[in-house]
Amino acid sequence: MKPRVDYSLYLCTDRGLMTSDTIEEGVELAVKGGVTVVQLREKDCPGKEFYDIACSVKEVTDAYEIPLIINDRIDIAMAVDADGVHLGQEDIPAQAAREILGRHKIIGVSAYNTELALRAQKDGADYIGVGDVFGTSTKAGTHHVSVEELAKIRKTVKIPVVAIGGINAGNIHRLRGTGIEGVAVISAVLGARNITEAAEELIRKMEEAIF
Ligand code: TZP
Ligand code: MG
Repeated sequence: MKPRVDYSLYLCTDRGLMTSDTIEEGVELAVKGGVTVVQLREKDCPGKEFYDIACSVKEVTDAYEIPLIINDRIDIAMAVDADGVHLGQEDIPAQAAREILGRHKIIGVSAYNTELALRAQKDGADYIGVGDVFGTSTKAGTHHVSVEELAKIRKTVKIPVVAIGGINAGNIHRLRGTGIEGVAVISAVLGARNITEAAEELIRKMEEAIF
């Protein structure tokens, strides 16, 4: 069965900037702080290593009953029986991914304007990741999306929308009124000295400011 996902605090991983020793430790600390869904996002990671990491992270997400989504790699998602995949505009199209994964898996698609968001919805995406909204140094070559455009995308599509890109406890309030279902973060949580406290603070700010 496709799980019902709480998108409110969506953690993406990045070994390059985490303060924990391992990805699974970082994920566990973040989940303890209130992260509601995890995306394993490891770029330039050979298949075997990606698979091994995915197995370790899945043990954590299963233990805390949090959905696990795999970035880019449908094969790894299937191999570890993850809950779904996240696809960018340069990745295999959502429609093709759906053929492979079936209707019980989650498919997320990145979109940076309403046209792409609508197409993703039509192609069977379950949610859309929109950004970057505040400028990020974590990923190169992102398309900036204004808060106004984010709100427009949220109004245009029926599926959940998650904002991403440079979001932290100091700017999250600027997303107030957009109607989004959640925020996705990397550095604001995994790059923090205390990962659990960073996630807790984001949840607090989100409850005050957005949801
Ligand atoms: N897609 C758009 S911005 C981004 C991704 C994967 C990186 C977000 O990282 P951070 O550290 O939360 O800015
Ligand atoms: Mg991708």
